[in-house]
Amino acid sequence: MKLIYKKPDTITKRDTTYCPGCPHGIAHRLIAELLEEMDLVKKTVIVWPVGCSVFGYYFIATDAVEAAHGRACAMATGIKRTHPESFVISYQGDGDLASIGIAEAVHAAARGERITVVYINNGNYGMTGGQMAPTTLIGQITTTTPYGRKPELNGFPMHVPEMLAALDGPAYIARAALDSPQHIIQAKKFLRKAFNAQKNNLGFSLVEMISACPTNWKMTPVEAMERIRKEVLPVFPIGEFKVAKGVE
Ligand SMILES: Cc1ncc(C[n+]2csc(CCOP(=O)(O)OP(=O)(O)O)c2C)c(N)n1
Repeated sequence: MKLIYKKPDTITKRDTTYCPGCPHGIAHRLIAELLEEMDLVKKTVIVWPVGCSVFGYYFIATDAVEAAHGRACAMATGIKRTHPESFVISYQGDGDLASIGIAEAVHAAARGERITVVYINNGNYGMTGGQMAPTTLIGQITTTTPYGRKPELNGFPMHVPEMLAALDGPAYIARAALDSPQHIIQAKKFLRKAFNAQKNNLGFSLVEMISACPTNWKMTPVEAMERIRKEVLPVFPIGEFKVAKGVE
C-alpha cells in the first residue's frame, strides 16, 4: 500500500495531555511538518506558554523554553537577539497573548522582532476552567460570565491580527482556523509564509489560529467545530492582514 501520511518525526511518542477534540495537537502537527519541510528543526527554539500547551515541549522535539504567563514574546525576543541564527517560535493561547501578555506581543510586533508567533484563540482560558478571555464572544457563557459576555460590563472581543497589522514592524499577519480539512490546509499555507518572514529576516510574524475548547464550551468535538463555523468565524474572519514582499 502507498504511504500517503506519516506522523512527523518531530512529534514525539508521548501521550497527549489535551482533551478529546482539542485542536492544540493540530497546530503542533502543522508546526512540526513545516519545520521538517523547511529544514528548520535543528535551529528551532519554541517558547511555550502557561496554558493548556504548557507541556508543548513534551510533544514537539525541538529546543524549547517555558515562559512565565504572558512573557513568551519577551523571552522569544531575548533568544532571537542573542542567537540570531536560531529560528524562534512563540506559541501562545489567547489568555496568554491577548490578556496578560498583550504588552509584550504589541511591542515585539512594533519593534519588528524576527520571531514567529502562533496564537491559539479558543475563546477562553482553557487550562484554568474556562474563564472569559479577551476573545470571548458577546453573549458567550464562561465561568466568569455566567449570564453571557456583556459589552457594558466586559468589553468587546479583541482582534489581535487586525490591531498588529496597523503597526510597521510586522512582515506577516494572518488568521486561520482549525475546524475543517480545508481550513487546516490553508492554516499551513499561512504558517509557511509566517515562517518565511522570519527565515528571510523580514520582521515579526503572527498567525492566529481559531481553535475550539470542547470541554469548557461543554460541547462534543463535532459541535465545537460547528460552533466555530456558525458563531466564531463571522466575528473573527479568516484572512491575511499584512503580507510583506518576500514571504511567498
Ligand atoms: C501570572 C499568572 N497569572 C495567572 C495564572 C493562571 N493561569 C494559568 S493558565 C491561564 C490561562 C490560559 O489560557 P490561554 O492562554 O487562553 O490558554 P489555553 O489554556 O486556553 O490553551 C491562567 C490565567 C498563572 N499561571 N500565572
